[in-house]
Amino acid sequence: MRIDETLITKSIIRESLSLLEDIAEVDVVIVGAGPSGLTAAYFLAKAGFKTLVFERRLSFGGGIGGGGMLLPRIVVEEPAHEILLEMGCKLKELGGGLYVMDASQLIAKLANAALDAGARILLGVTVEDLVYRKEDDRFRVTGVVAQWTAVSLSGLHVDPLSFKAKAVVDCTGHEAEVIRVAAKKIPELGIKLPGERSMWASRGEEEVVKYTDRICPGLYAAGMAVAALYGLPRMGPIFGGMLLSGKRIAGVIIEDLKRSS
Ligand code: 48F
Repeated sequence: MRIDETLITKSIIRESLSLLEDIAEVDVVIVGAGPSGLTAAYFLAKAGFKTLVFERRLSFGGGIGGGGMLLPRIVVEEPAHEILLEMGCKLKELGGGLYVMDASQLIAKLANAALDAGARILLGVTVEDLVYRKEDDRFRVTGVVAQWTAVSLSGLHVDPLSFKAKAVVDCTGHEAEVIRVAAKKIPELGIKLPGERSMWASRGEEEVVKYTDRICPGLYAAGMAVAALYGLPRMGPIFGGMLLSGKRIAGVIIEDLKRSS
């Protein structure tokens, strides 16, 4: 077989530009491909919404890969384990509603489920700002401003590009990077962002799901970003709350988008 280098180059450029053009406007942008972001992407794409995930790193999974102190197992509790069974994960029952599973399997199965449902995941992209409008005295987030992570790290002055979305979800974890931008650039929203509290697994797991919701029109949060936003306890390497928070925000967005269409 003769491999034509020019064909490789041209195909990559053509296909990538066509992808970028297509994702310039989507239904939902999810920032961060950790457990909450991938779960939200799965449920949104499965419901038929054009869903795009931006991930700063060149790999997905966020905090899953680190397990608990680098030990390659994570714990999940009911009813979140049903999401994992639906995705084909192998779980070992511990009793008391708890299950243990392999961390790398969780990364692969979550990403695979989101991609198979039709979500797009763009790796190596950092969301650095929001696009918002003021309508009738209310602020509405209408998209994100993104840059290649490699360019961000280089310190070169290169203008980013914007991506329009009806819903933007902060799934950036402990740092709550998108909410942080909103707090700074739209002070009228009155966002405080106290940061997560010390570990209390059962309360943290329960509250992170309970507080998962819309922040303002067009802006949503799931996962540890919610804990940072409301000062909720951290929970450590138990992941049910992250999955249920991702599922819950998908439900909130689906309702909002159906109502507005
Ligand atoms: O941190 P991360 O896994 O967030 P999560 O979904 O889950 C938290 C748990 O992993 C764990 C825990 C609960 O058991 O305490 O920590 O809330 O994933 C966040 C992802 O967002 C990416 C980051 O690289 C990671 O993969 N990310 C962060 N900031 C940006 C970003 C950004 N500005 N643009 C793009 N991606």
